[in-house]
Amino acid sequence: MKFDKYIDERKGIFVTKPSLPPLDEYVEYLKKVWDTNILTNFGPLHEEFRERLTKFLDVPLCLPSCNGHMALELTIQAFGLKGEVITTPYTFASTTHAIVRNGCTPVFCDVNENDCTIDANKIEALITDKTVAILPVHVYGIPCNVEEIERIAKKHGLVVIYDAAHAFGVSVGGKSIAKFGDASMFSFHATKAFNTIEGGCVALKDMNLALKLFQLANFGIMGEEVVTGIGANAKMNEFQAAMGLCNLDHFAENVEMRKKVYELYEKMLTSINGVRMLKPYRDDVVMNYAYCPVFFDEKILGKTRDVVYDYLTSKNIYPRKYFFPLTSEFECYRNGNYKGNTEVAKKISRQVLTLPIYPELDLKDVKTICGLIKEFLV
Ligand code: T4K
Repeated sequence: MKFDKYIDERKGIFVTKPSLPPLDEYVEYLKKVWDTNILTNFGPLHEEFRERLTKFLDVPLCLPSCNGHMALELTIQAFGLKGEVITTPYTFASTTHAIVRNGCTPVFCDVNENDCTIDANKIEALITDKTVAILPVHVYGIPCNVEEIERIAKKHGLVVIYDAAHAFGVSVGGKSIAKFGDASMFSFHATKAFNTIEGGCVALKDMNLALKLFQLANFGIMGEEVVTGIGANAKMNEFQAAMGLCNLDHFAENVEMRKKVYELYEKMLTSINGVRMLKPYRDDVVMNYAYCPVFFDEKILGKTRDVVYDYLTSKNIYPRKYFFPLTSEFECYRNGNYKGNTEVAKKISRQVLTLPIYPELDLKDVKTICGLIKEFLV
């Protein structure tokens, strides 16, 4: 069997570029791996990283993982959820797959047009006697209405697991985003604002749940001769942890650079009638500028998002249509008769382009991209 070659050989500006620390800083950590010969299985770098993450996210417990998806899938499993899970289809494949791969049924709730997160006013109408959890997404790192979700979950006795894949370092009213809900999964994939090459973590509050998750992430092994559960393997290795330790030192400066890029796009593009960007539901949200979603309204512009995309790619600028199609429109889900009317999500998924954003992106390039968009649209 041969996999299709999957290397992007195009030259140009891509939607993102992974943040790599200075090589010598990474090498310093690698020397420790060479000294100890411990490559994985909760080694010293894993433990150092776990401790720093727990502090950074300001949560009682935090478990690193080999990637965000496994972290999410195993978290749902650790809660023992079986039934309907209210979520949104305006997300990456992982969110819906994690629910379905646990034998649960996704119930799709619509999103807010202003921030693309779950429309909390529409959640209660979707709750049935089969509902077991709400799994909202802090999409693009923009927080969901966490207070309202908490109120609904308490009232109906539901578990809340946040897909916080994009939201590392985000806060609401001075409070770390990781503190909301019963658990939050963060992705540390190469394309994220903070990366460990591949990787992720789960932030939690409950020790029993953390133990269950730990078990599930390590084959159920609890001692050399003790296997207590049917686990998988979702461990983060020492090379990933080393990258995390290095990148954590540079995270704040990277976010500052991302912010400059984001604000320049905002300044240059939102003056065009028919082009808009998002607004968090509260003024005191601290963002990480993980993505730069821009929405093109065909009715006003007379041009579709797709022609803007085609135009930019013809100029070697490679934005992405995150998140189109909706997960509910995927071949594997569209005939599943999943419940939920998601008209807003459908509309905005046909308007969105996530433009290139990463710390090293030159502001001159941002001006060029905006210039091209303006020239094409106006
Ligand atoms: N939940 C949500 C809401 C998520 O968005 C994600 C992941 C997850 C859960 C699951 O977390 P992980 O298991 O992935 O930790 C990318 C990422 O692979 C994925 O992590 C991410 N979301 C998703 C939104 O985007 P693709 O298939 O679109 O990425 P790809 O490989 O086309 O990369 C995009 C561009 O980035 C490339 O055109 C060039 C650049 N790039 C990419 C990589 C991987 C680089 O310059 N270097 C690289 O190493 O999924």
